[in-house]
Amino acid sequence: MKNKPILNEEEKTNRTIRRKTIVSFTVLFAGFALAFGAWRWIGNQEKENEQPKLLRSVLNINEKVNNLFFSENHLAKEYPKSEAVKVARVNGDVGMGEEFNPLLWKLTVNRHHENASDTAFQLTVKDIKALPKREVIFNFKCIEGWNQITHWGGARFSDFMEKYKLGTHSGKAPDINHREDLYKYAALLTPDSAYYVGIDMKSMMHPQTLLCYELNEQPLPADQGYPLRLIITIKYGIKSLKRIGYIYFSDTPPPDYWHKQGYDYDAAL
Ligand SMILES: Nc1nc2c(c(=O)[nH]1)N[C@H]1C(S)=C(S)[C@@H](COP(=O)(O)O)O[C@H]1N2
Ligand SMILES: [Mo]
Repeated sequence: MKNKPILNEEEKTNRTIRRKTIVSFTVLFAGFALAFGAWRWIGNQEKENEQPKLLRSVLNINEKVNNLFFSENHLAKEYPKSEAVKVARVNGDVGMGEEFNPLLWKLTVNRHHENASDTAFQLTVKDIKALPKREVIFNFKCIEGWNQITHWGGARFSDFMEKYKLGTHSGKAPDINHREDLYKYAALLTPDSAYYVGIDMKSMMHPQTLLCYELNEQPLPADQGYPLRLIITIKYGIKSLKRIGYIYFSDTPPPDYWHKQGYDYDAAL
C-alpha cells in the first residue's frame, strides 16, 4: 500500500522507456529502409562511364575544382554553326551610353591593381586580333531565364595574358608551376566604369574564355559590345561584359555590378 505509488512511478517510467525504444527502432529501421532504397536507386541509374550517374556527377564537380586551371576538360558544350541564332538577342545596356566613340577606343590594361597607375598600358583591337583567333558556339544563359546558342570569335584571355605577361605579381607570363604568382581575380569595366565584373583567375584562364570582336563571323554589333567584349562560357551572361574599357588584376574580389544587386558573385554554371 505504502509502496504502490512508487511502483506506479516505476511502471510509468518503464512504459515510457519501452515506448521510446519502439520509436527509436522504428526511426532506425525507416532510416535503413531509406538508405537501402537510395542505394538501390543509385545502382539502377543509367550507367555513365561505368559509374552510376549520381556518383559520376559528384566526381565531375571535384574534377572541376582540381583541373580547371589550364585544362581542356570541362568545356561548355559546343554546337554546330547551323544551330547558332542568326540574330542574337540584346540584353543589358549598362555602361553602353551613346557618348562613347569607338574610333577613339583603346583598351586600358593594368598589370596590377587599378591604383598602380604606373603599370597601365593601352592596346587596340588590332593587338587583340594579332592573337590566335578562337571561336565558340555555345548556349549563352542569362540569369533572367532565357538562353540561346550564339557564335563568337576572338582571342583566348589566357593567350592575352601569356602574350602581355599579365595576371602575375612578378610580371612574368603565367606559369602552371607557379600558381602562387597569379593574382586571384581579374576585373573588367566599361569605359565609363558604369558596368563592372570581377572574375576568379581560374575561370579567366579557362580555354573558352574569350576577348571577343566577332559575332556570327561579323564585327560585334554596337549594342553587343563593339569593339571588344568578354565571352565566358562557364558563367551566366551577367559576367560577359560588353564594351571592355579597362582590365586590371587583384587578389581581393573586385567590385561586381550584379553582386552589388544581391546576385551570387561567381555566377558559375
Ligand atoms: N556593359 C554591359 N555588359 C553586359 C550587360 C550590361 O548591362 N552592360 N549585361 C549582361 C547581361 S545580364 C547579359 S545576359 C549579357 C547579354 O549579352 P547580349 O546583349 O549580347 O545578349 O550581357 C552582359 N554584359
Ligand atoms: Mo543577363
